[in-house]
Amino acid sequence: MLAAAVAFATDGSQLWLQYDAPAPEATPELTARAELRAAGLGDPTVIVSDTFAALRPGGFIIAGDTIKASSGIGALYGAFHMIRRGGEGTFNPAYQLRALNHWDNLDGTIERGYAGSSIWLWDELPDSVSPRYRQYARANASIGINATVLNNVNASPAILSHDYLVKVAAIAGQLRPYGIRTFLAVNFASPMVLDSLPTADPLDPAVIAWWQAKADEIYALIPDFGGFLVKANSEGQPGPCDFGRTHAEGANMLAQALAAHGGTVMWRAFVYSPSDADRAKQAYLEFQPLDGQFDPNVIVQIKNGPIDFQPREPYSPLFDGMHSTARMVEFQITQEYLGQSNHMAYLAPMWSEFFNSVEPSSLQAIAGVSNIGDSANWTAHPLAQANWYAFGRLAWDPGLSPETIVREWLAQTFGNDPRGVAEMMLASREAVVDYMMPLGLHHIFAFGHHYGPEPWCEIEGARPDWLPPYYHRADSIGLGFDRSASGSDAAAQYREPWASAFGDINRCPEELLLWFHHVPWDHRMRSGMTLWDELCHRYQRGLEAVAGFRRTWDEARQSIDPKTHADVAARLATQEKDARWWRDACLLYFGQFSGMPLPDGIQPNHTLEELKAVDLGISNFECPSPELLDSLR
Ligand code: GCV
Repeated sequence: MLAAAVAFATDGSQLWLQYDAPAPEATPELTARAELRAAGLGDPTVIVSDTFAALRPGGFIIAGDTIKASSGIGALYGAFHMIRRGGEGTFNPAYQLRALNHWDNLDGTIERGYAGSSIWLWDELPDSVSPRYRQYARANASIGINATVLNNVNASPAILSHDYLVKVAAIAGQLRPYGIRTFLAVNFASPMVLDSLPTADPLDPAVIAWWQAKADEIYALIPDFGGFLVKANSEGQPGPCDFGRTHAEGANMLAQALAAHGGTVMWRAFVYSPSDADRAKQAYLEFQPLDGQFDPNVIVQIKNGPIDFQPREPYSPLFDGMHSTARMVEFQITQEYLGQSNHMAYLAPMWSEFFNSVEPSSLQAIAGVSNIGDSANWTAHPLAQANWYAFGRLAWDPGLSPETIVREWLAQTFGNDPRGVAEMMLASREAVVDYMMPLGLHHIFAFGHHYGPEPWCEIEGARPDWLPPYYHRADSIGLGFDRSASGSDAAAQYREPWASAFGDINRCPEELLLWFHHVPWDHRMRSGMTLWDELCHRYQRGLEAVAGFRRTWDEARQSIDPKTHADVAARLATQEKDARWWRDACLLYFGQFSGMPLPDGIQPNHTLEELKAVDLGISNFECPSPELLDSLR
């Protein structure tokens, strides 16, 4: 059946679907049958009927070689399930809304995108429609993703102009056959920018009428349009607070414009004002008091952690603070803070960790910030395809284990389970945590591009909460941000037993110790080592893990096509150099405060002065090339 695997396309463009894509059919049910045939599964029985009481929308039953579904899209999901040999049973999605968020700008750049330019070719649309749109839709359908936000949350108002809406409708037409609804990120000041209204106040009748007319215009073009995603009053974006209104008033006004059409507003809770309050507390402080005030078709979209997609964060306490409001989690698939497209970091373990703390059924939906671009293989790093895949699979079933998912992905992508590679990928995220920010350290990245280390970074005039010393608080006594009762008391925003555990230096999980506490350098860790020695040990452990990944990958050479093998091998070599760079930068810098020597066996390759002089000189939109990195370090 997976004979198709032999035909592995070495440019990676087929992703995990290693057989020739069938031509599009008239209905999803017919497409399901075509996929099964194309994958070499022949003609299993496919029954679509609305009488299967056990099925929620999109769900399906596999019994022997029969697929039962209550809709054509359910049948298509069932077909892809069979193709990945998912086994028998009844399969329902955990969430009805499983969305990718693209941070794609209208000029083709992608904010925090590291796999080329946007796949949306706005200049060519609507007359010319790239075949990639359908390939994209099919790949998403194969893992159960059913919604996409086409553009950046730092949204250009132009996306709502009629000219762009016609282009959006052309894309939506390509996605629809695969069960994917199109959403747009909108700029709250759009009525002012596009039509010169004097205000965007959500209670102003002319503003309300503008958004209602805009919604009518959109639905006339795209009858199944999903709705809006909004970043408001965050990092310079306009919002209702500019007019003395609350987030709820802003969100509800948009929700009412969409309600008659069945649309949804996803309203982001990623806010932090330049106030004195600990940044980790701010989303909670601003949104928790609004609990219960949002309309039913608003979902508050909350990043998994309270700060910003760090390699490890505790879950956001806002998930504990809102009970009468629909909530969804936002994960970041693109690796802004995890080595971008140079480093291997399989992220399912991070997302599962979140679901171990936040009950999946307490959420209404899920979103992931996409990691794809116009690279031939979509994600630049070949193994980063697994993160797109894993996001879709966890969005369908948050209870799936990261191991199950990675083995599924490997089997489909490489036609086998290359020895040691699943284990390597499963260990990769923890390795990144170790060599970048162990023990709860966070946000000690270089300013702007978020790639390399810069724990020393101070920029005159910059917001303190954009700079590393705000987060690590290194001094002669110790390291870490005191968020216990003696500090910012962010720990108290959590439900019990977490509040007490996080707030107590002796009970706080060591993985998060420096997130919640300012810990003395000679504090005894569970290993018996001092904090300083433990920190050194973790950085070293991360570096050695990457060296081990390189060996594993070399040994898997026979099981991987040569082009992909060489590509990943080169990226792993960069990752190892970067891990050394992180270790040296952080230990040499923090060592100035601890005044303690490096333990035996840790030998820096650089001096602190050399590392402080490194300036990548890149923008937010680029991942540094290996050549650039080598020339600077
Ligand atoms: C889209 C972080 C990123 C920004 C991003 C922002 C957000 O701050 O660095 O690039 O902007 O999060 O999620 O809105």
